[in-house]
Amino acid sequence: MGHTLFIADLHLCPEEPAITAGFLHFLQHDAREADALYILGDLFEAWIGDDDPVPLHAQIAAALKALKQHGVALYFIHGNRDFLLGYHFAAASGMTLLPEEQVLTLYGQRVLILHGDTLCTDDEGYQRFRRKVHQRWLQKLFLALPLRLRQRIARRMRAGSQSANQHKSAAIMDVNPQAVKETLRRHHVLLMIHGHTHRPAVHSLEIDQQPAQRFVLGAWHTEGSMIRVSAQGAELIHFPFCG
Ligand code: LP5
Ligand code: MN
Repeated sequence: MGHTLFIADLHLCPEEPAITAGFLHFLQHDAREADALYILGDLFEAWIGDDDPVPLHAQIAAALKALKQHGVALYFIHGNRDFLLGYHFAAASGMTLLPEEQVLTLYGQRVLILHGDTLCTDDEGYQRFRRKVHQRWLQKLFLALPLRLRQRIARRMRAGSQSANQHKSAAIMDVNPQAVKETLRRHHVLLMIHGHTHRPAVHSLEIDQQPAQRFVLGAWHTEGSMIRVSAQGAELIHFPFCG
């Protein structure tokens, strides 16, 4: 019987080689057994354009492409760190870019997938920031800047984000329960999978007297996190890097 895998929040960067090694191992082993792999955002720590010549990016593209050529379908939803990942990288890695919310029918079950940042509606500062940087004209302008300047701006944004987050409560940075319900209702779905909050869990809730579930992926800090969906249902799994 087939199954489909979901991952998010790897935050790959040259400074964290253990996570990259864990991911490459995952792509060569577990991921090969799946019908499809969905990456639900924040695959990279920060993405400033497909033309960024970091060797890590080419290495990851090649590993993803090899998985695709092995017969595993590959999909990507943007996160808040890599929302600028574009068609060049998608083509190089064999990934199909999906919109920010997508409903899938997997083994007879309907599943809504998304990064998860849009559910954090109590974080007004972030939602304002998000609306700004999701303007198409601003993104085009940014991508036209010299690489060094883009790097500087991204560093400033990361520093701004880190200092802003120190003053935010844990509750503000989690999803808003009403936003979760409204999103499920809008798509007529009872199962949701997302990442972003780095709070891996399986939550049960009710939508119009019907039982619903929200699966949250964990970030890849010291171990891997994935969700496996098959005809038997969904399962949140943690696994060590390599081995
Ligand atoms: O990412 P993380 O975990 O720190 O926190 C997120 C939210 N922050 C962000 C910002 C990103 O980290 C920045 C990534 C930049 C990479 C790409 C650059 C491309 C630029 C394109 C321009 C068109 O997403 C954080 C949430 C948290 O998740 C939990 O949900 O709270 O939100 C914020 O911190 C937003 C703050 O409230 C306000 C952001 C201040 C940014 C300062 C900008 C200064 C820029 C100056 C440049 C001229
Ligand atoms: Mn995120």
